[in-house]
Amino acid sequence: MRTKIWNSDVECMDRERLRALQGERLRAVVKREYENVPLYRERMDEKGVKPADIRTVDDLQYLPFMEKTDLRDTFPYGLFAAPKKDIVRIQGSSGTTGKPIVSGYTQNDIDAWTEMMARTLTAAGADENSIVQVCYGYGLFTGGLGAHQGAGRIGAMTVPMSSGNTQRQIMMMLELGTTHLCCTPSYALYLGETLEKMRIDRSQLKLKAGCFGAEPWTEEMRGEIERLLGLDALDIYGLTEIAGPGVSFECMEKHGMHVNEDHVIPEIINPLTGKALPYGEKGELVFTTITKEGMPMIRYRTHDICRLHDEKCACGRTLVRMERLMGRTDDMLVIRGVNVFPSQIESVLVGVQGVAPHYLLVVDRQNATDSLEIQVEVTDDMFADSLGKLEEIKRIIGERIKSVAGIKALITLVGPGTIPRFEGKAKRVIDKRNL
Ligand code: DLL
Repeated sequence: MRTKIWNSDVECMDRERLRALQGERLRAVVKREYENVPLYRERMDEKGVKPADIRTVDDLQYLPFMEKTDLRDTFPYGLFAAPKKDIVRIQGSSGTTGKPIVSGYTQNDIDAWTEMMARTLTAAGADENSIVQVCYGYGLFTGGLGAHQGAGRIGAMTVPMSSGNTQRQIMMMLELGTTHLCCTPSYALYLGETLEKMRIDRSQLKLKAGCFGAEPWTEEMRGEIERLLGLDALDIYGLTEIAGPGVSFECMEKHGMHVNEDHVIPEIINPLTGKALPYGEKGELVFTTITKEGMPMIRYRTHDICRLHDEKCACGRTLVRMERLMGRTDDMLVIRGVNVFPSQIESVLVGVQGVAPHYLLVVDRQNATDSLEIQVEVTDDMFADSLGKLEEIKRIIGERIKSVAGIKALITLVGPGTIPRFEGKAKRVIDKRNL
């Protein structure tokens, strides 16, 4: 199904023109950063780069990177490039060390982010006739407010549910006739399962599409969510440091997420050498914000792994597409020397009949040897079935994990509903090794 395009002037812009626009904006943001952020000025000086050296997008490679640790080290205001009086909002996300990561937005920054989310929801077929139920958390997390602002911008009826209270979410969906859902993919799955449990036929719902993101998911999970909820499940990506949800979004072609390139420039680099890689190659995603005033980010290393593609999409948009995320350079597990990504394991599990897509990976080390246990739920039907069948499932999973991830794992089948469910981002790995 073809849907409308919110801002076709930009979303379908000729790539040469887009590149010129990016160059112009890049020059301005580098100057702003150099003049206002001491940490970045020092870093540019160390590299011997001056703002005047940066003329086109090709010159990005000469600029130093920024990292999450920079946000932590300068917390809370050290990276602000605008006076505090011009900052109208703070958003944040949980840092790994307890201190949150925060970003400051001027009104122009909020407007730009809202525009990105308006494009995202429009690509999902939403408009002023739509009813958008937002079940991302509201608060410092960008999910709730980001989706809320975008839905307001396109004139949809917004239902600001925030996360949690699943039965009430479903009741509202039914009573209001919600057409679009915004939540994490794991929560979408949980909503779908709860519907089944409540014996509500999905034909009673008016759902058309959902924008699901904030955590990794798989094509198989997309299929399952679409089956359970009867909607088009679209991927949406973003991060607090860059804006929030809507940095990139999928269209109905379901063929990767279009990056809002008039606001951010994406690059893929080799995470070990830092060298930029051409489109089509897999590596670490790096973003430069080119319109942000409050806290611009230049060559920010996301640690997310993916590929970029610049072929024109069948939807008409010329914006570069990001493939579904393949994992993170930092949550990659190294087990007995083998690099294992939770997403690889998930793609195996969802392909096995009789198994539900709820799992937990438990990594441990005993006598200097790593072990991986995969706890996975079986479906209700399978749970009631014979022991022999369960053994067979264990064998199948074990073999497939070995061939896909190259590692032997202990498979533990657990009963339906045993693995914890999450309203926000799911936590699927317990690493007991204290590495
Ligand atoms: O998760 C923003 C967001 C909200 C995106 C709602 C989409 C929907 P943070 O909390 O700062 O921001 O986390 C950012 O989450 O670097 C990725 O590792 C991960 N992530 C976000 N979207 C996806 C996705 C929000 N579609 C971090 N697929 C990012 C896989 C995702 N991972």
